[in-house]
This record gives sequence, structure tokens and C-alpha cells, in this order.
Amino acid sequence: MGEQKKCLLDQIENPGDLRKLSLEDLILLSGELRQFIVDIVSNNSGHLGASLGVVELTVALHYIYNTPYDQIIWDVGHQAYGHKILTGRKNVFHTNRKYKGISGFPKMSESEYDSFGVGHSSTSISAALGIAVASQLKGEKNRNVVAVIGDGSLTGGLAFEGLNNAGSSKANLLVVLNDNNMAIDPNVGALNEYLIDITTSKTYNKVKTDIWNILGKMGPTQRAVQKLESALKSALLRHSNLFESLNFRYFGPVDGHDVVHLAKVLGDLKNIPGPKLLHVLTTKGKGLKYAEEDQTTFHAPGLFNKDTGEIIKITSDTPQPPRYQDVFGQTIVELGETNPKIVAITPAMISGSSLRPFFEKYPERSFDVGIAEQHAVTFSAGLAAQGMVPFCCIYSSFMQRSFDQVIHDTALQKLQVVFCLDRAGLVGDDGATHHGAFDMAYMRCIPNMIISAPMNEEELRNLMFTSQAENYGPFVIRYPRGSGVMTEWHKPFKLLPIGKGRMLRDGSDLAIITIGTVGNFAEEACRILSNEMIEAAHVDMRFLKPLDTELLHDIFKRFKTIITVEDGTINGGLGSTVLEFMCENGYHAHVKRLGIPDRFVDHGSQAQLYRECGYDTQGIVDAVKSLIKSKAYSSII
Ligand SMILES: Cc1ncc(C[n+]2csc(CCOP(=O)(O)OP(=O)(O)O)c2C)c(N)n1
Repeated sequence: MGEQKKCLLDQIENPGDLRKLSLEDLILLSGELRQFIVDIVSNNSGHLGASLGVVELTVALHYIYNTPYDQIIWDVGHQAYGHKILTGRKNVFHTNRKYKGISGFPKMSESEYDSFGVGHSSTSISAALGIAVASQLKGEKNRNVVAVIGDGSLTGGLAFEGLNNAGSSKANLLVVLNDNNMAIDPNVGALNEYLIDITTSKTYNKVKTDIWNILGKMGPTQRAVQKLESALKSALLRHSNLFESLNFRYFGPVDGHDVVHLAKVLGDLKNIPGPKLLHVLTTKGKGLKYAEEDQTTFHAPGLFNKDTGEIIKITSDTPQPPRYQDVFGQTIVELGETNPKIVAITPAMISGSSLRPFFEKYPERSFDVGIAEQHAVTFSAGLAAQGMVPFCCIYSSFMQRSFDQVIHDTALQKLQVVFCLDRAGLVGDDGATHHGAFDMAYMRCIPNMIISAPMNEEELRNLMFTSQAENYGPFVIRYPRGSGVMTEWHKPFKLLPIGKGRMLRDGSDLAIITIGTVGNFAEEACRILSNEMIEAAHVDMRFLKPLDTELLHDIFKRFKTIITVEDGTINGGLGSTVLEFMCENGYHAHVKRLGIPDRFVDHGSQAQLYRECGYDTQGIVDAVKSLIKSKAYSSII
């Protein structure tokens, strides 16, 4: 990117200022906006490539549409940094994804320009249709509604449910398909092939030229619309179009980096009623050579040197524990060697789940199914029905999409699917949409499920080993984002007894019951408390289901003060399970539950959020001390 004199962006407080610019100014502004994003994201981390790819589109949309009255609905929202900067958040953009700062995704409570909150993919068309229909019902005839969806997000079934519904409506809706041929990794599937075909097809390029010639000559009059339709119809005789067959008027493909042309096209489309789709071709990472060349890395690169593209890593002289996802990624390769039935399924998260080594070593046993979590689960269930052992790897929060597929297609038939839930618990800077808060609560109520959470890397390996050693039916292994605690983690596999926890430390004053990696906070808390002559026992449950009732009987017989700690919602999770056990078995104890409270937790670092929610080491120590001081403790002990 060449050096540009910065001036236009500084003048833009909101899209109203943008609309005062000339068409030609939009080119300069786009360059400045792109540079601004690079400057901040290289220093702050966050999503990069997607926002760089839609700079011109963002500028053109806000230039043409009367936002916030007109509504722009971004899909996923990781590409909306330019939108945020142009809609009054330029001066706070350096707080993006930081604790108490602005969110990395559009959020209705943050700005009137964020028409619909998002973070998970494939929602934009349905939401936009709802908004458009509501506008019709309210008699707001001149309101425009635009959904911007990537080719990756279009692979999600929900997007097609939206298209199907919108196509049969008369809603005044524009879907902008931002086609960069990428999800986080290269986009996959037949739809992707279709989009490549339509993009490179001579017929379509001819149609595109015909249409824009007509629009250019006639302007936005009814006559132009009619001519356009007849041009399209004759084009369709030559080449069927998926979107046209769903009753959308299809336009494009157009160059998504020609901001002047984009603005003209959007201006013309504004006057065409009904559901329309504009196919826009963009390059992910546009404008930064290294980001264009390595689009997967620069999807969300962390800190990087903006001049060289070098990723800045915090280095240390001493060996550091690995990330849980990498332990998972290496372990599934090892298991795949001895068990040829193991297959890996991911909904578009090969890199994010560290599955690349497995995909490279066993391509025939590896399936990237697109951003399609529901399908991923039922597809896995089908594989399991024929005796394969699917490791269905889905981030905890995205697994929420597949609730019925887990119940109806998997658990009801007691099929052996290993659900590997990465990013379980508070994930940090992605915030409320991405926290893996609910999986223990929503999995626990399903019969036949085994639900486990390792406390460290060695446990993760052993749980993975155990899950495939025998057919136990559906088997959840949840593990968090980030690094583990062990540097010596690569040990021979051990079979773990299903539904059995372990007493890690005995004590006399109270018991702390944990599940998963928060057990490490508890261990540390026990050490601190012991120095202050408070002896806490610590139990790591390992399994939320089946429950180790023998261990719990022992705990409730011996302790009258119990703290449960979990990296999940306290409603319906481990704490609730322990309370149910206590009531059902007639025990009487003071139980304090620590975990994610009954509210949506925003973004920040994981450490900041654990602190806020009060279940880090300090939170456990504080909870123990306040319990011991409380009347309940002395009356009950
Ligand atoms: C339901 C869901 N699954 C997975 C993700 C993780 N994810 C974030 S962005 C992304 C790729 C989106 O691709 P596309 O829509 O083409 O946008 P691009 O990044 O290419 O601009 C994925 C898989 C998500 N946000 N939501």
C-alpha cells in the first residue's frame, strides 16, 4: 500500500459525512480506511482479512444507503470493522475486543447502525427478511434492507432457509454475496464450485455486461427494470441460476474493489423491488500482499508487523505448555494410526481446531463439511451408524446450533460419536457470542450422553483414547481455548474409568468440586488456603455424566461446606448437578456454586473474565473465606 495523505477519514464522524463526498473521493477514503484497520489490528489483534476485503463494499453501502434508517445486516460480523469505523466508532476502535471496549462484532446495544447482533454465521438473510417484513407491516415503504453474507457463510443451512423464505416473499431485500472463495480455510463444497463456475462462466460475464449496460443507459426507471428482467430471462434460457431459481433477481458478478462502480450498481439496485442478490467478488486481505497470500493466517493473525507481515509471538526461554487444541490435533493423529475407523469431521474449522495434520495424513478420513454444524452432527451420526468412529469437532458455542441433531440423530440411537468441544468455557476477546458457556447444561439433560472435561493435557489425551476404545455411545469431551498447564504432556495413553472422578487432595474444612481445567485454579487456591491453615479437599469430577455418585456420597458424608467450580454456566451445570444430588439423597450442606453467572458475559482477556465472574484462583479463595466467615458455615458445621 502506498503512502497516502490522511485527510478524508478524519472528516467522517458518521455515514452522513461520507455521503457528502464525491464518487471519486470514495477511492481515497477506501485507502485510508484500509490503512486505519491495518494500523489498529496489527497492534491490537482481531480479525483482519475479512474486513480488508470489504472496505470498498462497506464504503459504497454507507454511501448509497441511508443508514441507520436503511438497515445493513452483516453475516458473522467479523468483517464489520470498516462499518464500525465509519459509524461513529473510529475514536474507540483501538478498544476493539478489549475488556470494556467495543465488541469485535456488530451489537445492537453498541450502535444504532448495528441493525442486528451477530458472531455466528449464516443468520443475515433470515434476520434481514424479518426486518424487511416488519418494515412492510409497519408501512415503512422506503426502507431498504441489505444482508451481506460471505460465500463461506452461505454454506450454512440457515442461509438457505432464509433464501427459500425470502424468495417467496415480496420483501424489498438485497443480499450481497461477498465471494472471496474463502471461509477461514479455503471454502469447500458443491456450492463453492458453483460460485466459481458462475464467476468464470462466459455466459454470466456476458449477462453481467448486458445488464449493466441497460442499467447504465436507462437509469432507475420502471422501463429499465422491465428491460433488465427480459435480459435476465433470456440469459436464464442459456444458463440456469441457483438464486434465480429461488426467485431472487441475480446481478453480477461485479468487482468488489471498484468502489465507484459498486456505488453505481448499488444505487441502481436500490430502485428494483423484491428480493435481489448482488454477487460481489473480493479478495480476502485485499491491499496487504502477505495477507492476500496467506489468507488463513491473516483471518485473525494476532499481533503482527504491519510492514513485513511477521507474526509477533511471545517467546520464552523455558518450555511452555501447548494449546489444548494442538494436543487434541496431535492426539487424533496418533489415535488414527491405530484405529482405522476414526474419521474427523469439522464444520469449516480445520485450522481453528488444529486438524490440519490429521487432514494431511488421512485425507480420505477427513471431512470439512462447510459452516454446517447441524449437518456435521447428523453426518457423523450416519458414519457411526455404519461402525465408523467419528470425532465430530465443533467449538462449544457453535455446537448450540446442533442441539436436536445431538438428541434425535445421535443420542436417541446411542451412536458412538465423539463430540470434541473446543473453546468450552469463557473464550476471551470474541465475547458473548463465542463463549462456550452452555454445553454442560444443554448436554446434561440428554439421555445416553457421556460428558467429560479434562483438567490438563494428559487427561485430554486419555479421554480421547478412552472415548474410542469401546462403543460407549455419544461421548462429549470439552476443553478450553488457550494453553494447558503441562510441559511434559506426551505420555502413554491410559484408559480412564467412565463416570469416575478423583480426589486430588484431602482436607478437613471444606471440599471443592471441579470439572475441567478450572481444577487448576482450585489446586492453586487449596495451596494458598493451606498456608492460612484452611484445609480444603479437592475433587476433580472428570465426568459430569455419568456422575460419580460414590465419590459424591463420600464428600457429602464428610463435608458440610462445598464449593463447586466450573467454566460453564452455573445454571444447569456441575453446581446444579451437585445440588440435585444433595437434595435427592437427603444431605444437608452449604453449597456455593462458582461459574459463569446467569447473564451474557462480554469480551476481554480470559483472565479478566474469569476474574469478573469470580471463579479464578482468587475467586475461589475469596469464596472459601467468605463462606467460612458466614453464619451458614458455623451453624452447619
Ligand atoms: C456458526 C458458526 N460456525 C463457525 C464460525 C467461525 N467462522 C467465523 S468466520 C468464518 C468463515 C466465514 O467465511 P465467509 O462467510 O466466506 O467470510 P470471509 O471470512 O471469507 O469474509 C467461520 C467459519 C462462526 N462464526 N459461526
